[in-house]
Amino acid sequence: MNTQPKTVTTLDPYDLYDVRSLLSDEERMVQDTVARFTDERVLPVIGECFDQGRFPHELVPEIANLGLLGPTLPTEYGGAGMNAVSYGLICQELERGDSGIRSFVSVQSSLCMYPIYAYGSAEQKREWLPDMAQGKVIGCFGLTEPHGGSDPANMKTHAKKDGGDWVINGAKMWITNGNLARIAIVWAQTEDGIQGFIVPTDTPGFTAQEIQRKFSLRASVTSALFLDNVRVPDSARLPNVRGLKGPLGCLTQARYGITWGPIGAAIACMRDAVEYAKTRILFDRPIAATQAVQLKLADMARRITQAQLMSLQLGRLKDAGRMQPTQVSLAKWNNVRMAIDIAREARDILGGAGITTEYSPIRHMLNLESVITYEGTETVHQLVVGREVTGINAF
Ligand code: TGC
Ligand code: FAD
Repeated sequence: MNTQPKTVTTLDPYDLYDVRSLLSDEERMVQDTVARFTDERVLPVIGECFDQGRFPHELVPEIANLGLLGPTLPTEYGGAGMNAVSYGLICQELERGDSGIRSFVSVQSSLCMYPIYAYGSAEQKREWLPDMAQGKVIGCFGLTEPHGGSDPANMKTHAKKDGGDWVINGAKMWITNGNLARIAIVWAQTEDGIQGFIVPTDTPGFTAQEIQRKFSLRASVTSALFLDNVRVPDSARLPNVRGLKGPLGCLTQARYGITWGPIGAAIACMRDAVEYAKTRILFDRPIAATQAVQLKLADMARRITQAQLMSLQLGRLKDAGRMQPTQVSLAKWNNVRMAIDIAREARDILGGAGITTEYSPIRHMLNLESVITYEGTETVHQLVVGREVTGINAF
């Protein structure tokens, strides 16, 4: 048997269909810039951050300087006017580092800046967006409640009009960036349906409590929020949306980015597995020379390729203004499932070495347990696709 590695290859094992050639020069430049940031600034620290349960807050100014906060928003609000594919590539390269870093950017960009941009007043946009793009104001997004996140229509948090103010009471659970945030986008029931409020986190009655003992997304801050007679003026209400479609519209933006992110996590895991398998000699040959391991690695390449093509087409649809939420659900389901399976297989190929954070797979594997749950669980997305296919709502 020839166990010599093939020396000449024209294909990139992590992009077997040369999906990169389908990108514009500008999109490739965005990808390369964020890839460099991940290689130079995230990867050297992230294992330790995960071990210590610490979000690398010191990277926020650099993330902001690179234009990664609200990158698709117009420049007049501090955005970079990028297209959706570029935003996807940002998510992919950041999540190649860690899902926690991508989460930070998703929440700030898609869940906090987007609703202010899409549903806010001119004053709200001017007041918050430029500072958020610079990372001076960090936001969090409070939709999920302790009694069940999959069914946000059953919202208990409520806001009552009191003169010119609103008084908000309730609790939110599992909120990314909760303890870092200066503002919270809080969704609450009102007499006129669900509405969104920009709540400064130093408002009396607002508290955030960091959730400890997580085994997943350890390099990200996750919090419970409590609102006890929190009083805000009417000018804090997002005036241009009412009903569940408000928060769900934000989720569509974030979920789109999340279809790309896990591709990065999967590539990181596969790369670790390939490199390890080529040098781990067992039974007188590298394990990469065994059919069992090659089958696993080939399957990783197959699934990564499918996910790359899916997200790119989704991005092209989004840029053309034709993306539908069901298409996002299909890709979120497919791509997160792809990445979680690859992370687990990669961990297995590493044997005992795979159980420490010296290598990336176990960290990605644990992180992806959150990614498969948040922004709609796998089951929720399956049911969205099922509803489209059958015309029957099975929720
Ligand atoms: P349904 O009756 O289907 O819809 C109500 C209204 O909303 C519209 N709509 C959407 N709009 C935009 N995007 C979407 N994806 C939309 N889905 C529905 C819909 O057209 C309708 O509008 P209108 O004008 O007719 O009123 O709503 P439903 O109650 O049957 O719920 C459907 C379901 C289960 C899919 C929905 O509730 C759901 O998606 N549940 C999952 C909740 C979820 O994903 N929560 C995520 C919280 S945030 C988070 O996890 C952040 S993690 C961040 C990180 O760290 O990266
Ligand atoms: P539940 O809704 O209670 O679901 C429990 C189980 O029931 C799941 O397996 C689910 O798939 C299943 N299920 C639900 N409905 C059905 C059905 N009809 N048929 C069959 N099975 C069903 N939320 C925010 O608002 N903002 C954030 O920033 C945020 N960040 C998060 C960060 C992390 C690390 C995590 C873990 C979560 C975050 N979330 C956030 C919350 C997240 O969106 C919810 O965890 C998610 O929507 C699921 O809600 P739940 O945890 O209450 O589970």
